[in-house]
Amino acid sequence: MQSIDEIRRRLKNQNQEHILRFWDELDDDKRDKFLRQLSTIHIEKVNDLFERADSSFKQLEKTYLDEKMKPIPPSQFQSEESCSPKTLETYRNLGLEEISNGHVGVLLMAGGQGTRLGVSYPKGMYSVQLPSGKTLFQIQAERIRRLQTLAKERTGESGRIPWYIMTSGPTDKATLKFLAANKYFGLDPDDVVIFKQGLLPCFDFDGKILLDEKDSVALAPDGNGGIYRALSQNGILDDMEKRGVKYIHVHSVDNILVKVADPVFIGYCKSKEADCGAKVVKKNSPTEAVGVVCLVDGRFQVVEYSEITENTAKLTDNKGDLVFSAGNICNHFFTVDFLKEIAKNHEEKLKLHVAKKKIPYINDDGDLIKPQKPQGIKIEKFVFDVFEFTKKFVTWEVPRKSEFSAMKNADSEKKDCPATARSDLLALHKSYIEKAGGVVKCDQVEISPLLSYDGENLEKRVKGKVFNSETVLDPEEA
Ligand code: UD2
Repeated sequence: MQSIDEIRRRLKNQNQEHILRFWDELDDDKRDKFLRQLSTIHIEKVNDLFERADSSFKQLEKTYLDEKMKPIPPSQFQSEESCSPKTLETYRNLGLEEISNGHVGVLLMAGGQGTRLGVSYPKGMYSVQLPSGKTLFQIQAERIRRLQTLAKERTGESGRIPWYIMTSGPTDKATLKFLAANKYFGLDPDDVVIFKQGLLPCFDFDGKILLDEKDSVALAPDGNGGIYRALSQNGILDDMEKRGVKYIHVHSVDNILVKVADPVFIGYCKSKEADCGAKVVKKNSPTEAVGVVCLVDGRFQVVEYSEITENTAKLTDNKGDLVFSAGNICNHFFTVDFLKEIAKNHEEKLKLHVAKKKIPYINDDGDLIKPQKPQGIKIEKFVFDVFEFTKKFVTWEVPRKSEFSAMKNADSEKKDCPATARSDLLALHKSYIEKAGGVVKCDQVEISPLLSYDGENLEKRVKGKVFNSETVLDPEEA
């Protein structure tokens, strides 16, 4: 641990000495705790990060990317809806074989703080009040279990899919406790690997570090692009290698429809020999506020709606479809070799993004202020900012109704919220049942992921049946 004199000298050099302004009031225990925290903060690097983030933010505010953008070339794009059933089957079988070979892992990004949803616990623990009461974590774990079974049915070998879960300071303890208390929802605990991403100090708009207590710097997770540093610092890339994992499906925690380790997506990426892939959905309107996957100056990137003019967003091709329509859904494929390459050669150069937020802080009088409007800055890296480093990038467009319904907001917003997540999942399940020959007359019929991953295995349970009341279709009932 560094001495307070050494730390004070370095803070002074970096114009951040104000964070010690309550030092004289602190008792020995508090001083000790604060000193331990300060010793972990590399102040020169942190100031440098702020400078870089702030200057790229100011640059972005002034420039639009329209002139530099090109849509994804057809050779690197495929849409599930326009694929023949035979091709889909080929991809699916390839993915299941890779699962059986033990080559597939899942990386769930669960380090976000869920502030928009307004809960104080990790989003994965949220229950959208399905008939089963299942949480997002349980749904995702059970999809993994079902896939292991499907892989075994296909090849005779049951591959294990390791579930890597990235948490952060604010979500780690609760996640660990919740998963252990629920016995990892039936997964082998050896296959559940939980690791923490890094934290960065929060700043005011002038680059001054904020305190959240008199003896504590306000810290926040370094964005979902923190995975690359976290993967190498926590030995996760080594773990993947040890297990023989070659392909990783990375996704966000809040999409209730996410096809975890989707064999079709994995099979597609593998057959194209891609090192990096993105699942996308068609933007539902030119003004939908999602990033689009496209080329910028010849390199793949996600471009935010705010970075282009409305004219470019509205451009259509000769069939009347949007030119820039590949909406990013935080659902990616990476080879482990590519992740290693990023960790080794590119992580330090990843773009830095500025997020202006309401960050509680201690003012000069020592009072805790809870701001009503954004007054602070969090610096974040984004998971998709590695696209520019791929050698072979592909995109896989999927139907929104079967693959994407993200839970971002509280129900009061009426969109991307628990109520829409619940109704989208139940509508999908209804369509699976109807396809298998059943009739659903009540919109509260849920299918356990342990029974069916994406609509298979239902006929013998539902054909000719009418569902009039709330039902959960579990495998045990068979
Ligand atoms: C993400 C995508 C956006 C779009 C949207 C669709 C990024 C940067 N943006 O936006 O392009 O696809 O999802 O739903 O990917 N997380 C961490 N650590 C952090 C911050 C976030 O693990 O420090 C996780 C978070 O728990 C969640 C995922 O990353 O699972 C996405 O994070 P978000 O909800 O903050 O991103 P959002 O919705 O702004």
